[in-house]
Amino acid sequence: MTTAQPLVSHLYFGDPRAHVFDGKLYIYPSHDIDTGAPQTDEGDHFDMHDYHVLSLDRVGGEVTDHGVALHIDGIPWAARQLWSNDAAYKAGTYYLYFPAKDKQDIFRIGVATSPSPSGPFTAEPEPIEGSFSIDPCAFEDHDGQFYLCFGGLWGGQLQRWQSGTYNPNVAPEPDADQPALGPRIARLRDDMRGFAEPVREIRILDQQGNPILATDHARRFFEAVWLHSYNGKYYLSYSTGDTHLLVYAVGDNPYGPFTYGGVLLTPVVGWTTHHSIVKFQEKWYLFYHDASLSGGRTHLRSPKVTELTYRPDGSIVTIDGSR
Ligand code: FUB
Repeated sequence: MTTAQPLVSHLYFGDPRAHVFDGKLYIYPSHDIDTGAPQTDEGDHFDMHDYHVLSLDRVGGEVTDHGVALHIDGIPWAARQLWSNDAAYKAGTYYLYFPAKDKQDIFRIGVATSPSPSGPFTAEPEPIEGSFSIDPCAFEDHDGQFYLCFGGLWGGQLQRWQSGTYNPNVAPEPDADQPALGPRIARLRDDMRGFAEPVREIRILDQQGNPILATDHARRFFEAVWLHSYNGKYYLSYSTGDTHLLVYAVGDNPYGPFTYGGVLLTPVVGWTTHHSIVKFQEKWYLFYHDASLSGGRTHLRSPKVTELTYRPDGSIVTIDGSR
């Protein structure tokens, strides 16, 4: 079942990344607006300028919009397109990780800090060294180490980094018989403002142990990576892009490899699908978005939440995104 009602309707917010801080649920979404930018395969129509933070005391309760937490004018290196962000807490400071295109039109990932989970956040003057592409997910492991996963194909530019440097003249995806591109991961430094190690590619395998191929559009990674742990296992979930699914894969550590497990959410209204999974007040929830409130305008999305169920074997019950 899904909770069909948007969590808020006064503004549009996509890409809801939820965390529990201080016993409350905080949502870090993209703030969707219509600037008139043309709809392109590069995603120019996702032309966002700021971030807001939402919070709620209980699922089904009132949602507070804390207003602008970070604006593009306060990010010295960023030129346009504040896409999906995420947050982490460590030792009295909240960290907001966000992608934006720099002045060369290349996506980088920046970090901003605040003493409060709702901001306002102050951006570091430069993006994270060695960062690229989109959709950061900040994951805290049981041992207190933090990791940043990220990456997205097509307009998210991940395919342009296969050689290690930015190359705009590559095909959107590898050839048919090649493994699909995986999301990236790096452990964060103790100061949370940079990578502690070289960025690695996460491998996603099928149930026979073979890499998921680039042509396998119903299962290959596209964007919106999220990492969480459940019952001693690590769950990597992501959007399959042009097949509009959220799927998941299971592994034994944050770096993978991960084995494909199944569909998490069937297609929603709108092209993109994106999410986070969080345990709150003893229940597991899927936060996701759709474009139903805007009548299907794909860049104007609304956040939603529904309960998520694990089977005894650790697999996840598929949620119907059309309801
Ligand atoms: O919000 C812009 C982009 O749309 C995100 O970064 C993608 O994951 C997709 O949801």
